[in-house]
Amino acid sequence: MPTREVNFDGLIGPTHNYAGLSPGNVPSLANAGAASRPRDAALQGLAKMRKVRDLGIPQGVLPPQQRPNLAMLRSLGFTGDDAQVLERTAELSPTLLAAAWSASSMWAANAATVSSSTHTADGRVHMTPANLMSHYHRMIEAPTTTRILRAIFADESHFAIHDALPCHTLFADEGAANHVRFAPTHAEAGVELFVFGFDPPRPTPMAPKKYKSRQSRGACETIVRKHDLDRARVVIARQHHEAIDAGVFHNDVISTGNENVFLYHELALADTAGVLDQLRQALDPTPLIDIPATLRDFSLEDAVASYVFNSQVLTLPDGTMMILAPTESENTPRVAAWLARITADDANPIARVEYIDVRESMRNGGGPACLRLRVPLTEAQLTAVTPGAMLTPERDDALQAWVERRYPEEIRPDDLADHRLARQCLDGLDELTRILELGDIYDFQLA
Ligand code: SUG
Repeated sequence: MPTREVNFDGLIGPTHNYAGLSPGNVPSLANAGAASRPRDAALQGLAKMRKVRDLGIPQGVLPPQQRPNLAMLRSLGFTGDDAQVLERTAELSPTLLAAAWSASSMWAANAATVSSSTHTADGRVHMTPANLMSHYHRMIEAPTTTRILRAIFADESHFAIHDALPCHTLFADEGAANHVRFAPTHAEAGVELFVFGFDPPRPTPMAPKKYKSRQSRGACETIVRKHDLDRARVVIARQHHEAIDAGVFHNDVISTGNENVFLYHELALADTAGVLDQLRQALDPTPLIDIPATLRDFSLEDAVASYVFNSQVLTLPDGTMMILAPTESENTPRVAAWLARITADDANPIARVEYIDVRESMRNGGGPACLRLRVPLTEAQLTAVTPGAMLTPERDDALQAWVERRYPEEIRPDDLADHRLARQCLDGLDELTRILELGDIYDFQLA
């Protein structure tokens, strides 16, 4: 069996809520304070995983993190029993309270950067968990993400799971959301595109004016060194400042690729022509099939509202490709028309588009592609993955029943001070580790 790309989706946790924690992420701020629907959110995420699995593509699951993170609040000086810690934090710092409850680890594209074994000097799959230092609620994910990845990809003869990069702006890293792998097929070597927004300590030419960029050039270069990638198989490119100012806080909101296909908006990158040249050279003799959206096709605002570039482009078992796009793309007429033109064009391998509802995640700025970490695996590597992380029909049923039984239907901002709700969520996670058979992964289990 050839190497395949396996998607590991972040299971949406029971504390999913809208706290407005991410400036620069338009939906996160627009929906701040709205009531969230955690049960619906998790069922939407599971339905997406099931859909991909039913297409004949193996599907993995990453468990949510321990939230609310009471240990984090205690480490910041909030004392007393759980009820008191939550009450005091609610009084003194609603922002820290929201960070402690955020289910943001669902966006697995930010969990790590993954290099396929076809590109690394030692022939292992290398992963660097993202430090996510741009936002506090995300930065606190890194230690548990590292532990979870080491539990799932435990076989060191196949996998190297590095430590996250140091938490300093020189190394600001948001993971695979700013990384695209191109290759003739998933089984072959190709080229890795790393995209950054700023290059500290140097001033960024044409820096964004409205929003901060999240990924540093230094992070990209350090990962290239640590994964020991062949430099001829690496392209490092800068995001376009206008894209960042339009709400493109990660590159996967404005471009995506699969095998030798590259879909991008003309304002995704600062130097599109230069990047295309480098990708073509690295892939030669395989042609790069580049599919641009120009401003005549649709604006940056339409790209951000529709999240069309946050679609999953999937290689199906018959070798054709399909696009799994968010329903918001279907509802944005110019974007839907662009997608229809792509599927009608025989010059590319994309045979069809299907739309999927992940609305609860979308309202926090996370589309279908944000919810998954792409891991190219040979058959032997896939066999070495800890089995509990793979979505079998039985595990899918068990997870659905667990969500129905354990998840709150709704969370409003005031609920974050409720210690009974906190207990309900943590007890649910305890049960989850038994369904996933990953051993003890949460702090409260390890204590
Ligand atoms: O980091 N939203 C996430 C969305 C991440 C999307 N991921 C990718 N594009 N790959 C973020 O901005 C919002 C949380 C809140 O506001 O409650 C949030 O963290």
